[in-house]
Amino acid sequence: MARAAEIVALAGGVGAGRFLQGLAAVVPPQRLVVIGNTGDDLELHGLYICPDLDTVTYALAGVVNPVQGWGLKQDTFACLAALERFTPETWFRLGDRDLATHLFRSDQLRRGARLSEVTRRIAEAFGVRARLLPMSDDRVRTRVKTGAGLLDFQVYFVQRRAEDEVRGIVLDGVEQARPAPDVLEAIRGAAAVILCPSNPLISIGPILAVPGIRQALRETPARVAALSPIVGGRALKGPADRMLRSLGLEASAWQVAQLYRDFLDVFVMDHADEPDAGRIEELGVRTRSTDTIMKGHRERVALARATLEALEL
Ligand code: FO1
Repeated sequence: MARAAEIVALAGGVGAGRFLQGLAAVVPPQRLVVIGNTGDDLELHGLYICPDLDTVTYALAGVVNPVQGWGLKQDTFACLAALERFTPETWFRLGDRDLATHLFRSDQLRRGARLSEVTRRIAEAFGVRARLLPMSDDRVRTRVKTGAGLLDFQVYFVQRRAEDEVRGIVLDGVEQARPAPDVLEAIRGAAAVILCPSNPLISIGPILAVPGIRQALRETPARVAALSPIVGGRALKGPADRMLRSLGLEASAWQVAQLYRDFLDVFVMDHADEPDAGRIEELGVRTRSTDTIMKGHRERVALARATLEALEL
């Protein structure tokens, strides 16, 4: 029997993880391919950490901390507390069990494995049946231009609590980065592509900037949908609204659709943003409004269903 074509999702961290939990409940997970952002990756304590890939892995495995949306549930922080004896660099909260993931990944990478290969092994070890691909095996570093200088993404986001005004975003290494194996093929051969409700600038933006990915989205015969992470002018999570404004853009659903207009077919937004529908349709993008606030499992599943309906799947 022919294999059903895949649903390909482009994902950042927490918002994507929550939406993908809903999607994996309505689509057989083996039909799901998730392409994850690696611009947020960091090296700390000799470890290579991939926060967005891990967030998606833990969410799909059902082991993510449900309150914060990242890290493992019921994790403890004994190692981090012990590290405080040696270094003040303990602002990035690495849990004891989460550390095992970073130890394994870092060791494999040091032995020459590719990030895509290690990501597959980690997801499999957590029993995730969806395929998770990093956007690239090459290192791309998101940096944020602020009044305090050019900051590594996690320094801006976690250590400095996203409080600096953002003057620009730099994606170091992206021009030389190649899409990870199967990324372009998955987009070109997909039944549909979904951009998760993630920050368009620092979560989806780095994925789209990897040479070839945006072009594959323009050229794929599959319909492409995006979910708005902005509701009524405010970010569902994180600093997306402030970031958009400080870069001279609108913090609105329309703005998100505008950033994706060259490849987008369907935009899924909150009922609260219905007044924006006309402006979005003028971009040549169909709109579908629904409840996009994902309080719990029921809302996540309903949002996934509404997205698939909007894609006519
Ligand atoms: N986010 C925080 O706000 N504070 C943390 O201390 C933190 C630690 C952390 C550890 C592992 C991991 O996989 C993710 C972690 N995150 C933390 C989340 C992460 O910084 C962001 O949510 C993403 O990079 C943005 O998508």
